[in-house]
Amino acid sequence: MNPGKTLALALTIVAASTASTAFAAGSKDGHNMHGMDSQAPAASKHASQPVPAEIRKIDASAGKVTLKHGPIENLGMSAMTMAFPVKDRASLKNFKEGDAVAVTFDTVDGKPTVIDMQRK
Ligand SMILES: [Cu+2]
Repeated sequence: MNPGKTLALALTIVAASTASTAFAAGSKDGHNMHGMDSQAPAASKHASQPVPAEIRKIDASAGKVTLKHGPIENLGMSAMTMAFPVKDRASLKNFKEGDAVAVTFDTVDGKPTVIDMQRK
């Protein structure tokens, strides 16, 4: 065996373990910073925009409205016609079938829900 090569190998192992110790200490701080960074996008993602829609059916007693709606970005839903529960069901008396409206949606009790509706 070549003694010089063995020594070089031993030095490499020492250098590698020293480097990995330094990396472990450094990455601990780096992880904490990453945790702070990751909260900002999650908060801004929640912003809800009014969505254009047309009222197809109103069921005031059930507190539901059937809407032909455009894409709902904050719910990740594409354009379609479907029934939604309405948070302020008393407001349904102000609307009639065929009305063009701007609707704000949010998830309430795990369900897509109309939280605000304005006639256009
Ligand atoms: Cu839908």
